[in-house]
Amino acid sequence: MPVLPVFSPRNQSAPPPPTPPLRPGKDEGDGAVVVERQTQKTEPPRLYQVLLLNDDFTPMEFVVMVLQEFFRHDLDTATQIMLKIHHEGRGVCGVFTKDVAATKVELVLAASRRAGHPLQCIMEAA
Ligand code: TYC
Repeated sequence: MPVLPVFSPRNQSAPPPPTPPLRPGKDEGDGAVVVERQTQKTEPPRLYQVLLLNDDFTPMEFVVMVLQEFFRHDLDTATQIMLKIHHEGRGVCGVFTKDVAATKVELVLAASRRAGHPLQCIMEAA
């Protein structure tokens, strides 16, 4: 006969957060050892810029569409970024964590190739 779990308000609550690891402390001289709690130091994730590069063939309208659809810029901002790329050779579409930036690059490249355009999209550490 299977034993069913007992539900009570006590065992439905979330488990307590894990305590930081204990770091061995110094011997105080009297043989007593003080054990200190060590706070975890986590670095914030590195950020990456996603950039579009200029070329002579991709239509301006397609670049504006990419900036709107993949980077959620409004028409005005997308047009300004596209013109900056057109005049200066490259421009930032957005800044993201590594995985998100890499996914944006892949999606933009896939959409560009599907549409038959040579548009280049790259990521760089911010
Ligand atoms: N230079 C392109 C043209 O004149 C437009 C363009 C802008 C292409 C930005 C790529 O990332 C780009 N049609």
